[in-house]
Amino acid sequence: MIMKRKPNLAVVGATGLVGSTFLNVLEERDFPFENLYLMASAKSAGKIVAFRGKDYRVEELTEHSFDKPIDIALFSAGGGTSEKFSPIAAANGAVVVDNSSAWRMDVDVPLVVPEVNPEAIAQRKKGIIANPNCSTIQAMVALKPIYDKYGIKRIIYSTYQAVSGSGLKGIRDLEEGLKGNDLKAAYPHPIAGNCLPHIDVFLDNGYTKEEMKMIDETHKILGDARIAVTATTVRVPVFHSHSESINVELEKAFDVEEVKKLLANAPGLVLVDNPANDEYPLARETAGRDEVFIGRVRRDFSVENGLNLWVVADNIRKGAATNAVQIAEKLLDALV
Ligand code: L14
Repeated sequence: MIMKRKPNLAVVGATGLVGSTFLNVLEERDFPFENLYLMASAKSAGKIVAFRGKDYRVEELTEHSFDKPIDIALFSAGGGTSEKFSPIAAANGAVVVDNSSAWRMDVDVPLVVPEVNPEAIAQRKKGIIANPNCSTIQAMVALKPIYDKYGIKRIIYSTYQAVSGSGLKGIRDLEEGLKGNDLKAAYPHPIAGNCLPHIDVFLDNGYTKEEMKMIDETHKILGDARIAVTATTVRVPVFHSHSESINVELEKAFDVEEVKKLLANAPGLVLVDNPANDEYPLARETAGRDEVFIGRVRRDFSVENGLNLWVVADNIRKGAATNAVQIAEKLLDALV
């Protein structure tokens, strides 16, 4: 497709872990732009960030930040900031791609994984597109080809989530904890040596908000609320990449080898499944990669048409920054 001109870009929350990864991914993918504006809270304003051989001064995010012409604004500045500033950016003509959970379940906001439901991008009635939760994104890349071919009745998610999901604070908590110094800055308990069945806040139904995000976002992205979904999300002492055990009940009968072939050819997915050689997706090996990795593909004998999967991806790359930049790439074609 022919791009008519280069966009003016804004990165909001540019100094955070996801924000700085936005910049790395934009640079690696040679994302075209005319002007680039880096924005952050007053605390980080004034910092100098180098990008493609040029120094950029981080400006403070205010109501007037979007007075200048901006086509695409990549937000990763938390839910509260997004609630306030995304509508301002959109009213001034920008398309917002937001990484927070603020807009994901809004019926007028598409929730997009480009390999799964790119067609939803066009339905951006508010000028805002939401980037799904990191754990949901990698699950969707793995489950979409299976859903399309066999149908899905029920999903059981069990996650093993990296501390990078909590940003630089989480990384520091684990680094210090491994040295015997439990900061408990990011979590209510020490993360070193523990698995914490607690991500985001607890809700009245006994689930955590992270668990409910996986359930609700799965329904929205696949466009099928009839799928029975449950989740247990766990923080583990791993720096980068979320791992997930995904147990699914399919509608139709399947052949395991056929499923493996389907997964090996699916967009954005890499099959690593060679138990004889101790080969399966691992957090440390997938850190820094943009694809979703899948292995341990095997029949669940305990139910009819049951399937077990192990899915691993870098939660800051495909789980956040890469997915958002892929959405922005799709927007380029629509620029006038
Ligand atoms: O909903 O691993 O975008 O702490 C991203 C980070 C949820 C929690 C979101 C993590 C958050 C997640």
